[in-house]
Amino acid sequence: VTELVRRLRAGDHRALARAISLIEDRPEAAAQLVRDLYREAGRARVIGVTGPPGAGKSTLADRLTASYRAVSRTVGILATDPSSPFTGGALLGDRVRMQDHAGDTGVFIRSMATRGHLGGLARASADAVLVMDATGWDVIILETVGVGQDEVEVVRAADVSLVTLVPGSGDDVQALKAGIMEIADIFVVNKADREGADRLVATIESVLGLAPETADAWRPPVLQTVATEGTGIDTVIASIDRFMERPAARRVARARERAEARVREILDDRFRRRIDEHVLEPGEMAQLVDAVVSRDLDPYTAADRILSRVIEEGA
Ligand SMILES: Nc1nc2c(ncn2[C@@H]2O[C@H](COP(=O)(O)OP(=O)(O)O)[C@@H](O)[C@H]2O)c(=O)[nH]1
Ligand SMILES: [Mg+2]
Repeated sequence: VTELVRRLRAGDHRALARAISLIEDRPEAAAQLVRDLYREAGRARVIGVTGPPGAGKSTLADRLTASYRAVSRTVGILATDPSSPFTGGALLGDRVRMQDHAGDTGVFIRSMATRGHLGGLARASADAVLVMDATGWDVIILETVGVGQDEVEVVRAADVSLVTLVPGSGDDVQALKAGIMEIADIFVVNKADREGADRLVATIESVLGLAPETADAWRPPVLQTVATEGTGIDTVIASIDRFMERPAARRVARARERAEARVREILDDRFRRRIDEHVLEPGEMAQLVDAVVSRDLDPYTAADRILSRVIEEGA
């Protein structure tokens, strides 16, 4: 890990790719990296880009990258795709599309995937962000499909969250259902070259309500872009800047929320692993499951049985 950290600090892309693989596959190695690097992080700007498939998240990320590169900021893009039980991997499209930055050592692009671990994606992406932040990357873009709780959790690692929607797709209703409206710091109505962009903006604004922006309350702006043309990107960047400059009290509140969520998430994860490794006898879970399936046991009693042993044994 020490040698890896040295190479990470030198901006070595292969070391970073290796570190992220470790983070994905070996939570203990991830924990060691985070322990070693945590104090040095906190300088990067972490931008979450979420929204439905095909909304233009990758295209937007690509444009943002070009803008930040134009002012010499280094940029890492982490694209998290819900893992498919069939392919077990991330979609190929993201890597293919971002050829523009191939050969630019100031850009690092990586698709991340989970192997069916609940909460694994959020944990892995937060750890990857931390490692990139601590080793000198200026801007980190987290692209994630806004389809479920796991993806919403991913966005927690971001300083600012962009929610990308497109006109004429019924996204507005979908987004409301999926709860991604709540995580938006900035709305981006992409594909504004299509019909219905103004209507979608109006819908989002009406959902947001008419509350005026006050000194300490941020009202998410609803911006329009045509990512393929680069239209509206400057406004997005200006909004991100403005969001980052909001009052310190708001920023601290967000940081506290994030920190608590992280600690709790790690606690949940460790607790579960401890039970698996130190409390459950081999085959015991399968037996409990059989009993629950055959209705000899209800699931609460099954869980309490395990829990009571944790308490007794002080495991
Ligand atoms: N007409 C139009 N097409 C766009 C725009 N932005 C992206 N696209 C196209 O929409 C498709 C999906 O874009 P992509 O960035 O892969 O979406 P993602 O799945 O959200 O990452 C691609 O074919 C893009 O070229 C836009 O502003 N206008
Ligand atoms: Mg994409």
